[in-house]
Amino acid sequence: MNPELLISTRTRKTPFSSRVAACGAKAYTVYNHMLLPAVFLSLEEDYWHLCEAVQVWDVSCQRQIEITGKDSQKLVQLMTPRDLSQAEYGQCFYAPLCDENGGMINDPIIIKHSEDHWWLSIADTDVMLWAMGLATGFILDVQVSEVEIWPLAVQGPKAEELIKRVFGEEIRKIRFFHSRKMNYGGNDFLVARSGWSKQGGFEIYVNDAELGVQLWDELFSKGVDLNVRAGCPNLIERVESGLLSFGGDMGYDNTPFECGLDQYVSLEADIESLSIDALRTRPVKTRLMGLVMEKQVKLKDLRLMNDGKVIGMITSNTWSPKHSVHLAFAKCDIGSIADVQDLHVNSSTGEVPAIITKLPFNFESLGL
Ligand code: THG
Repeated sequence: MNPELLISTRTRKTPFSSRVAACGAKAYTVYNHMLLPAVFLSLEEDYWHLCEAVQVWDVSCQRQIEITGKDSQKLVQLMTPRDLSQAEYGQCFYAPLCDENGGMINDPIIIKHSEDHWWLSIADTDVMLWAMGLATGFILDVQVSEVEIWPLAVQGPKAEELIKRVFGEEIRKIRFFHSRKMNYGGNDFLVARSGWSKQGGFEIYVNDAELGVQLWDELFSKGVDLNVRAGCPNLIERVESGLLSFGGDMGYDNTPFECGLDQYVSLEADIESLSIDALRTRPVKTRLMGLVMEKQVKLKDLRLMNDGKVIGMITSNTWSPKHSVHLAFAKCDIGSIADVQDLHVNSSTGEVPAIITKLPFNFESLGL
């Protein structure tokens, strides 16, 4: 028997939960104490459909931590080592949040509405509590809360066409990681070109539950010929694309450098950030790397072996239908990755050789 997930008020539902169930969600996970669908048809069928058509995702669990008040920008900059001083209104920033030791707390998308109004669109840790603690400790003039916003992601090669049919031509002007307020049913929904896939698409920050459900239905009625379906973040697609999951591929013990998030840390900038001093000096102990195996692997354990020694741990893995290889991310000992002779993983049928490579995967240079 498959174990079941018991749903209670603690595993919060979303305005779209009844629609998601009606669309045939077969599995859920819990993210930020809220339901997140995980499979509709099957991992692989969902994957192909995402790569070929358009999907609507209930990603309400990407909760918005809202920071308002005079010291908002100061608090947000304290939390992240990414320089936000040049941020424009409506711009979105993928950014690590780090504590005073340089350890990661979360990896949200930060959205600047104005100097004194920010959202952190968070991954699965309780950022609000940390932000409130910092506000108290630093005696900042801010209000911190989790607001009633339920993001819907529209992802896939036909996402732009579908979003255009609902919101109009103007959406074409929205650049990657920028947003615009778009009228819907008399309300303003923030619409951003973003989302947790590399198939292209948008995220709509729904701020009215009833209108949100109306929008869900409209996306489905206007997308029939585009073969629109309900979907969700897909393991295969996100591993192929090198998108990391906090709590799985990285955690509180890791610095952004260990996760390959170097480009989102502004070490040279003159910013007041809690972690910046620690990040300038803390040694990098591990590094998240990509693994490629020639055949499909059913892992017996998560160890990455070289010459009989454990040199890393696998954090995510999947068969890649597009490239006909098995892919994995592995947290590797930094001293051991430069010079490997006999790298392999342990499958249920024995050792399987692996190739180690940088992330994101470059399939062309790998000859795949
Ligand atoms: N959308 C929103 N909120 C989120 C996520 C999201 N919160 C949780 C989680 N996802 C945060 N993690 C990521 C990880 C990667 C990206 C977005 C959110 C991403 N990265 C791009 C890349 O890697 O190419 C580009 C980043 C950049 O250039 O700034 O999109 O999906 N609302």
